[in-house]
Amino acid sequence: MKKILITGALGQIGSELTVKMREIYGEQNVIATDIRQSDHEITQSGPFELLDVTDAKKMFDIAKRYDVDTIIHLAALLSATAEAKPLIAWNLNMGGLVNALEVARELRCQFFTPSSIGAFGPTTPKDHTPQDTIQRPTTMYGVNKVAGELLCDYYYYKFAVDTRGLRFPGLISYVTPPGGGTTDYAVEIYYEAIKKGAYTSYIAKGTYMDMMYMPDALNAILTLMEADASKLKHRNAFNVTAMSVEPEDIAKAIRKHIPEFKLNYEVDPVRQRIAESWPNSIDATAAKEEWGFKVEYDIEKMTKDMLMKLKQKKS
Ligand code: AKB
Repeated sequence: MKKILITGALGQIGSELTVKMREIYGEQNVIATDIRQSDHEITQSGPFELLDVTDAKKMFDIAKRYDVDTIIHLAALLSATAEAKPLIAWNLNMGGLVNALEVARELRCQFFTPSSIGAFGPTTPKDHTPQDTIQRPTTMYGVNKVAGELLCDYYYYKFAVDTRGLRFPGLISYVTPPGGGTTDYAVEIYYEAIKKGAYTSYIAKGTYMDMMYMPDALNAILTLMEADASKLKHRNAFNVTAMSVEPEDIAKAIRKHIPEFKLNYEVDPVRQRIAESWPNSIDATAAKEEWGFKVEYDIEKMTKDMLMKLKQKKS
């Protein structure tokens, strides 16, 4: 049985991945860590440790004490926060990653960390962005993601660490809201549709970005981590996506369930500039061919489920 260490376990992906991995691999075999304490169920339902990922020694000590063989490194600042605090983002995103990779090297662990559509920039082909293409991002987050992809490749080639990764689009979920991202509007819109029947978008009409529903993102991580290594040509940073949407597409899908839903705009220039530097739609062919990536949710199915789950949460 695997013994897994998760960093950033209380974050948007971590809070759901920890629960899912504990179901599959056993509660005691998934060690959740985060920089903050909380009364979230994952701090009670299995091992939980406080960990600042810039503390290399503490990360190593925890991994060694629990004898882990897999590291899922999720702790990071998202794009908008990283743009507001670029040096903090560099130190946390790159410092945390290199610490986690070093632990993986020393303890011979399998390793996963997410990259992002943020690893692309304004000179990247905008539509059906290929797996291997120009990557000259203009954000600190993007710089971190490209450097992170390369660093994970390096640890594989140089030290034979079994590193794997996905370039995630905006992830949509009713469980834990994201914080500080550019794609967060696509989550907020559902919360506000239920609460107020209206949403004011900080992303302009007609701005397309890739999105994915969280259950598909979790399945993608689990499938990639179990995939036959000999079939992986792109070990790290596989393009994955479920849909390419702009705010009006989501509003249209919501109106099928809440006909009076209103979408207004008050564009935030910082996040709009970031969004415009990212692709409209990325091509996930390599992920499909190399390890069988597939999704279950399109915009209609996701919207129905999001609204139902958020209504249940409210009542
Ligand atoms: C963000 O908006 O920063 C993230 C991402 C696409 O990486 N959701």
